This record gives sequence, C-alpha cells and structure tokens, in this order.
Amino acid sequence: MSRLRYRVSSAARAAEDDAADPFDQALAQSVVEGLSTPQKTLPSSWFYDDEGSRLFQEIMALDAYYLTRTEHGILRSRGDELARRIAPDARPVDLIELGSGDGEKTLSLCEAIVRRGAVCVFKPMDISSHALDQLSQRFAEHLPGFPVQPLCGDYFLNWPATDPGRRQVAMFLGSNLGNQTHEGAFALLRRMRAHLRPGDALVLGLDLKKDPHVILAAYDDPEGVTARFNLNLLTRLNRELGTDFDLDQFSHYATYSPLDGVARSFIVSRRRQIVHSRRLACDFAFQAGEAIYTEQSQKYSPGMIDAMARESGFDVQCHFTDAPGWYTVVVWQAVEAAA
Ligand code: AVI
Repeated sequence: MSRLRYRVSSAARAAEDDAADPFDQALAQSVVEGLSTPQKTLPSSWFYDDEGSRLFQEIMALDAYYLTRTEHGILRSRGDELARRIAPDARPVDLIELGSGDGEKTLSLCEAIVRRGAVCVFKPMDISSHALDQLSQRFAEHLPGFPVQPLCGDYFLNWPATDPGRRQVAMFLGSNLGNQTHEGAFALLRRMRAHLRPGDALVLGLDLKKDPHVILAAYDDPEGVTARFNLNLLTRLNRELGTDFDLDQFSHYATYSPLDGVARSFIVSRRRQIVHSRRLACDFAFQAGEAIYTEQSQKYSPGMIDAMARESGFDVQCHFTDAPGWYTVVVWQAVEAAA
C-alpha cells in the first residue's frame, strides 16, 4: 500500500471512530484548560465512563477500600435509628437521594423506613439511567410496593416537586462530598439547602480522618484497581478526544496528608513526552515526573462536619459512626435562614 493510500485510509478510519464517539464540548474544554495550567488537573467527574463506573464497582468491593462496606454496615446496623430521624412524626416523607447508583446501599434503609410504618416515596436521582433501572429492579424484587420514582439527570435541574405537607429528606452518601474542593462542597451544600425548607433534613455519608496508612491503602490498593481506574481517564481521552496517551508511559500516584485530611490521586508522566489530540488539533507537553492532579478525597473530623453544617444553614441532629470511628452518617436539619 502506498504511503498516501495508508494516510487516507487511516484518516477515514479516524473519521469513522469520531462519528461513533460524539464530541463532548464540556470534556474538551476541561481537558484543554486543565492540561494548560502549570499544575495540570483533570476533574474526577470524568472518571465515570462505562469502564470507569465498572472499575469503581470493583474498587468498592476491595478489602483496602473500607468506605463502602463501612457505610453499608452503618446503614444496616443503625437503620432503625436513622429511619426515626428521617420520619420523626406522621408527616409523609420524600426521600431524595443524589447519586443513588443501583440502590444497593439504600435498600436496607428503606426496609427500616417500612418497619417504622412511615409513609415514604423514594426519589433516587442519578446521571446513569442504567443504574436507575437496576435500582428499580432491586426494589421491585426486595421491597415490592415501596414507591420509587427515579429521576435521571442533573440533580438540581431535576429536583423533584413536593408539597407543604411532606417532609423532604435529601441524601448524599458514599463520601461523594469529599471529592469536592472546600469551596465546591460548600456550594453544593448551599444548593441542597436552597431546595429544602426549614425542618427538612439532609443525610450525608462522610469518611473520617484516621490512621493515614489505612487511608492511603484505600487509594493505592495492591491489586492495582485504583491505578486502572485513574489511568482509564487517559483511555477515555484517547477515545473521545483522539489523544494519543500511551498508558505505559504514565503511572498512578496516590498521597494522603494528615495535615489537611486530603487523599489525592495523580497521573504521573514517566518521561518527557508530547501527547497529541487529533480532535482538538493541539499538543500537550509533559516533563518527566510531571503529574496531573485527578482527584481529591477529603477526610473529615467530627468538628469540621459540625462547622460545615452551621455554615451551610443546617443544625446537626446526630452522627451515626462505626465502632472504630472510621466513617460517619450524619443527619442535619435545615434551619430558618438568618434574616
Ligand atoms: C466516589 N468517591 C467518593 C470515591 C472516593 O473515595 O473518593 C472515588 C474513588 N477514587 C478512588 N477510589 C475511589
């Protein structure tokens, strides 16, 4: 085959691939911005393509990743007390879960709500319609008759309507708040607060500060699943933005600092190299050892959590914490906004 024919057919194949993978403007913009600053960054929200979501499921089942099983344990063992906080009186409840996933963690809590005899509609919200289908199936199988009204898409654009006689209880579990920066977390809490009325509640699952070795191992597991999860971001960029990242030339690096209680993940360039993006028509230069900051996971102290509640318009109702004090599920109540 002549060089020219080869170039034409590979360009045609690239065009076919591009047609199969729609161009996400927001992804393109955040990559161009994030890889053009002196400290390269890519937001962790881009981890969750199909493969990233699958790898995250694998992470949640790892021995080293204590967060999920500890949170499940609290929801199961303290479910009846939590149900009492969620439905303290005869008012019917709208239980609105942001980022519900497939509902595995919430099922036991809803079982406790049923045991309490509370009237409740579960309104799970997620960006994955597949996860919401799995959730609906799970509830139909294990808790038939329990009202579930899934909502797919942006939490705040799709916040469900309610009426004055019902108590809204928002839930944000899985330590997802910890993936936000300090300012981002406050912004998110205030947006939630804006949808709630005084007396409504917010249930949060948050990871606590603990032995730094335990935290670091959760983000640097010996099986290498977290490394694959982190590096999958580059595979996504190769597919969706036509970049030519060579995954063998990058590595996963995790840190945890007890000073600020933040676990951080990076993708480190193993050598000096230039990565080209066909679809963005630009190059990104990497020095040997240069790192892309891809994720932060905040670990909290009980004092930080209480201060966060006060500063975002809530009163702390209670903390449900596991025996070693590794993880907590907190219930906050929305207070009247100051005049
Ligand atoms: C989704 N989020 C709370 C996880 C965390 O622990 O920060 C994401 C994760 N990243 C690496 N492992 C898990």
